Parts: sequence; structure tokens; C-alpha cells
Amino acid sequence: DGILEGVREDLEDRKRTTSLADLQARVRDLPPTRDPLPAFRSPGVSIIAEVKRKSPSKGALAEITDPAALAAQYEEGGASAISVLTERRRFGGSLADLEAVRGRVGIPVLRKDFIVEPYQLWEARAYGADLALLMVVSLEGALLDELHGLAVELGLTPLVESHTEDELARAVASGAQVLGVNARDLTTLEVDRTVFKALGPQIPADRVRVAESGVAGPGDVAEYRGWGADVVLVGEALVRSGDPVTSVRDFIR
Ligand code: IGP
Repeated sequence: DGILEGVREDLEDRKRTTSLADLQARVRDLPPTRDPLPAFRSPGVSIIAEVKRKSPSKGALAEITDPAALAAQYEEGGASAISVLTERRRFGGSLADLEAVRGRVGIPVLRKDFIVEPYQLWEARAYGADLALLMVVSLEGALLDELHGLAVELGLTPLVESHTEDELARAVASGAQVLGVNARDLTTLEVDRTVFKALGPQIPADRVRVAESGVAGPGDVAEYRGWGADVVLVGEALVRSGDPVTSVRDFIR
């Protein structure tokens, strides 16, 4: 499929410039990662605010000249973590964005990308991520467990994302503490927030339940909360709002 093909081509290009050994050397000199679980488990809804330049469904979303400054505004508004889209072709992101954001904020940072092999988790850690997205739909067989295990070894908190009941069952079985349900069907790009309403309750209560995508305003966050979300991940609505500080604040009020 289109997205993953591009992702793999870009990945091969990066591997030609930066060896796994280079990444590992970088990781050795880094401070420990930040743990998002205390904030995610605290009372009230938590927000993961996303730095998202483009999307496959809508094209350019916002002219983000300074992703770190945007992330700092999210933090000021009360976000519990920042998500940085690092996929280049469809989302306009980069590892440079991730690194810049991690240097500016004090809260945990998620690498949001199509992670399909160990090298990308080393990259995530090397460029400052505290969490890494693992999408069940693109991780067949033992790959999900393998990447989940490596992420934990690297100190990264995996956010394991599903969109269907079967995917969610695999996500739960991986042992991940943070489980996301994406309201967007990545094959059709259609958003249906009631997917979280149906699947959220199937996430064991001792795990963190994350509702992803489709939030236009505070009412949508409240609705996700009513359906049991501990955390809500918001991208487009925040990058498009002229006032990210107030927008995040309004989501958690
Ligand atoms: C944010 P939205 O509708 O608020 O912009 O969505 C986030 O959930 C979305 O970017 C996302 C995503 C993904 C992107 C969720 N899972 C996986 C790429 C890959």
C-alpha cells in the first residue's frame, strides 16, 4: 500500500546515511526517557497534542515554521504529552521536528510514525522520543511483540494503536500499558469517533485508554471522556486553531 511503501523507501535512505551503530552510540549518551504514565493515570482527561503539518486526507493543515514553539504552547495550555508526526511524504514531518520539540518541552514526546522495524525505534530514542507509536494493522505475526519488547528495553513507552476489535485483542495481548483506538480508518481515511465508543470498554481498566483522531472541539473531548477515555490525542484542530494555549486549556477544563 502507498503509505508504507514511501515509508520504507525513506527508511532505506536514512539507513544509508546513519548506521544502526551510529544511533546506538547516540543513545548511550542520552538522559533517561520521561514516563507519561503518572499524568495519563491522573484524574481527569489528559491531552496528547500533536504537531502535524499535513495529512493524507486534507493536505497542508498549517504553516508550522517552529514546531518547538508550537509544542511549548501546547505544554503551556496543559497538555500531558506532545505527539510529533515524523513521516515525511504524507505528513511533512521529520526526526528534526522530533528533536527540536524534545529540546523545548518538559513533558514526554511521542514519535508518531509508521514503525515497522527495530531501526526506527532506535531512531525514536536517539532523536528524543519518550513514547513510540506501534500500529497493530501494519505489524503482523511476532513483529508487534518484538517491537513492543525492544521499545520497552529502550525506555520508550509504546502506544499501541488499533482500529478494529481483532486488532485491539492483539494490542491487549502485547501487554502494552497504553492502548490507542484510532477513529480514523487508515484505508479509507474516514473518521468515526463511535469506533472508540465500541472498542474503548474492551480495553482492560488497568491500562491507559487513548482516543485518537476526529476531535473538532471541547465537546468531542468530553464525549470521548464520557466513553471512558483517559487520554485524547488531538492534531488537526490544534494546529489550525489560532490559539493553541487556550485550545488545549478548553479541552481539559
Ligand atoms: C490526530 P486528528 O484528527 O486530531 O488530526 O488526528 C491523530 O490521531 C492522527 O494524526 C493519527 C495518525 C495515526 C497519523 C492517529 N494515528 C497513525 C498517522 C499514523
